[in-house]
Amino acid sequence: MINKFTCVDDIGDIRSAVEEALEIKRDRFAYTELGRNRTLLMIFFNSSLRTRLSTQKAAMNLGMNVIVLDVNQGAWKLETERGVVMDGDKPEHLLEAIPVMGCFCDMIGVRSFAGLTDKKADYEERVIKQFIKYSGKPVFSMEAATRHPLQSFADLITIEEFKTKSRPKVVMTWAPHPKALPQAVPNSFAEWMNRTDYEFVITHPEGYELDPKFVGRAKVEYDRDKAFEGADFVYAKNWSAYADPNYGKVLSIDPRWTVDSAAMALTDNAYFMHCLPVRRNMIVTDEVIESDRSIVIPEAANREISAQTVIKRLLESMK
Ligand code: AN0
Ligand code: CP
Repeated sequence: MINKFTCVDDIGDIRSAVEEALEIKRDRFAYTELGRNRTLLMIFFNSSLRTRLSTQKAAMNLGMNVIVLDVNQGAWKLETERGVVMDGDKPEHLLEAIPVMGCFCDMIGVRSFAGLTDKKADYEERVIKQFIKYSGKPVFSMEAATRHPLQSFADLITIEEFKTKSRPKVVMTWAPHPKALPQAVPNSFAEWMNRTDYEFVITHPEGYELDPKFVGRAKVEYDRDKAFEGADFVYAKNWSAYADPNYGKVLSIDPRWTVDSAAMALTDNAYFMHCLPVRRNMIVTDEVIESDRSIVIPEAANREISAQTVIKRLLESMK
């Protein structure tokens, strides 16, 4: 029974979650009655291509109705902090908006990225927590400030499908990007990998250390080439600095960290993964992302499956 999905803990045993996901993948229309006359409201504070399409499709597979709201396009801009004198550009507060949203749906998906200026506010997950507290409905994350669990679940399903060894070596590598990005995807990927028995290595330049809570049992290897040796999966992602005093900053755009064919040649013929969107020839070369070892498209396709598994479980606990 779950009434929220914001992190790996909410999915319980990951082995049975993957089994359920693969069962859904074999017949994604087996539960079209489950969501009948139920409405999913998807709230976006940030842009999205995959999450938007895959989550809506997943809900439709379960027979649900779906409303999508882009808060910054057409709705009132929302204040998220309590106690603010609202004399700026935000005409409405989340504290009214959330219960109102709750009136028109049975379940809410929320995308609200880290602001990357106030580490404490981001790591307290203030926005999604207010949705959980004030909506009166089951809430799931479509990427919140510190995690992107639907992505990590899809990543896990993908590795399970493609792995040829029972205990593959999975390497998460930082890669350069011109703009500051949240730590949500790497935090979350690490959190899910730490639940498996895979060999799990994280590699990044000095200064890009993630919150130790997410790093967990991972081996941190600063020498990227050494980290890549014998890898079965290379999971590339950029993130901005977590450690003080550089929280949210871009410290390096060193092109030596771009995943290229020479780096991939050090691996055990690894598959290349990225959550997308990806900037070519910053994060990864054209050659690598277009190679037959790139599995970014099946990885994206599994977003429908991870979302459907989570929404199915939320619907089942509402019955
Ligand atoms: C976002 C991020 O890095 O968190 C979303 C990734 C799924 N990426 C960008 O904003 C480019
Ligand atoms: N991977 C992912 O969440 O993509 P979008 O930002 O396009 O939803």
